[in-house]
Amino acid sequence: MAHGDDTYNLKEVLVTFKSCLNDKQEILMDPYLEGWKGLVSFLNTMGAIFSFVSKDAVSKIQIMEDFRSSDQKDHYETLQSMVSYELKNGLVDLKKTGVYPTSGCRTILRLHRALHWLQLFLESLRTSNSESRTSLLCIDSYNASLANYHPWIIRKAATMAFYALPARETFLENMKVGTIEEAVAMLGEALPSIVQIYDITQALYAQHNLLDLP
Ligand code: 1Q0
Repeated sequence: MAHGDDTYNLKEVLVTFKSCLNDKQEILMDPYLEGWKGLVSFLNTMGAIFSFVSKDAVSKIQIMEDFRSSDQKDHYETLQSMVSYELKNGLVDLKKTGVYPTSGCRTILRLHRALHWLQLFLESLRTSNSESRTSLLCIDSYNASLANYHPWIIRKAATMAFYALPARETFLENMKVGTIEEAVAMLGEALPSIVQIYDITQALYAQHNLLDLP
């Protein structure tokens, strides 16, 4: 998959998310991070106005890649093994930020919340019509998800950036997966795995009371 700043293949990105689950329904860290890297490459084609978003995503992906190349890498093979390793060894700040401000658990939680936004946005993009405004679809999905975790200043910056999004047809064309109809069909194919990854992670975090990590 291409990771350059302005090269991407969105179809491959979404297929990567499909390959995240192993046969035990665990989420594999490497394809999960690959999926995010592909999305960031796509985001980078949308202009500098989104660079504050991609910088944050890149730094979170980097934190996780560092774990994956550390001596502890095997513990970070799946989201499930990461949660059990970090909790067992007291490597997570549970109540307030302290010794472990960049634990795997809190870092993945931020990406997980963003995945919910992605799910809502792609679903609304898929089911909207040519009259719909991408910026409004994006704002609605953001307000229904990620915005709840962001302070006012980030919500403001994000909302302003969303107004710079191109019209729906241009946006779908920019995905470079063929005609508009083909792009919409691809979203329909990709969404179930994104939903599944989101649901499994949500259940895992809920089970361990990790949904509010500082
Ligand atoms: C299409 C437009 C995409 C716009 C991206 C929407 C997300 C907006 C989020 C803005 C927040 C970024 C600034 C930093 C926030 C952090 O404070 C926050 C919390 O972290 P921390 O360490 O401070 O506690 N970070 C986050 O909430 C993580 C945000 C990650 C956002 C990752 C977005 C990746 C890009 C996605 C492009 C998707 C393109 C969709 C089209 C695909 C079509 C198949």
